[in-house]
Amino acid sequence: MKRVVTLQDISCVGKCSLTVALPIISAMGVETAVIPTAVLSTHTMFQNFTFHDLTDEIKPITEHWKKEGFQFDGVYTGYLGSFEQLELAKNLIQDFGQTLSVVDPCMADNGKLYTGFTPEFALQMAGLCAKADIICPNLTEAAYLLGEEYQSTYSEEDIQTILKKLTALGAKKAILTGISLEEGKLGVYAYDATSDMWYQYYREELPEHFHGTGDIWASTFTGALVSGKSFEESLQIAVDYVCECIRLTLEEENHNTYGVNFEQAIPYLIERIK
Ligand code: PXL
Repeated sequence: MKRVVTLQDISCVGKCSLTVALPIISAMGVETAVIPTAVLSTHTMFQNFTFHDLTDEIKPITEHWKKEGFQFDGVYTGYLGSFEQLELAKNLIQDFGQTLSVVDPCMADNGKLYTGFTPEFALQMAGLCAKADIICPNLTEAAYLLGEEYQSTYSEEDIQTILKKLTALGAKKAILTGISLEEGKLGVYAYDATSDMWYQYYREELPEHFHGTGDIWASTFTGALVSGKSFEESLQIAVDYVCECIRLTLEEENHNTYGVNFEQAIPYLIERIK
């Protein structure tokens, strides 16, 4: 059985980070070890959330694992809350990420950093991205990683330039999520610097945007890749699953907006990765 380790927070309510990574990757038939970086009452889009930092736990956990001789088929990092955690994430990749490392630099969207993050943190996150095989920022995160202004409109040439700059940071492959080059279509655009190959995949844009879909995308992508799907198939499976989650959410009349219905879309995912 394949096994990944994921490093990110646990937001007790909010359907993001570990509360989506664990069920999704597990449902794909991949053992999912977790290192929680912090416990929050909710994700940071709610007001007055609690935050308990777990940085001090990370090194003892990985030291124990090293003594046990555990090995992983992939390391996947998501939301990280401090400069120290960025360094610990680099160590995790070095110690356990020889086969595959995926860094989702969760820290911003819609032109803005999430609560608690600074441009300095974003530049340090670029240092973690440099150590990864694959990174998957959205356009806002990409701008912060590169220390550039966020542009809400862009051409295909702009996207290719950003992807080249992102891989120049050090990652082998970079994926930009939330890309729309044609009215009504939304998807991903990726670049593999090792083979100089470009990849794109789009679906119809659905009428509402939800929180946590970036984490669902990255978890599904990582699970698919570790299960043996190709890079291109994994991109597509992850886009298709996010679409299915949103479709099911929109079917519910009184759906909430903090997260999508990924739970009832799990049978679709299991079929999709067969
Ligand atoms: O979805 C990314 C994410 C993960 N974890 C926490 C967050 C967010 C986005 O806001 O607040 C705690």
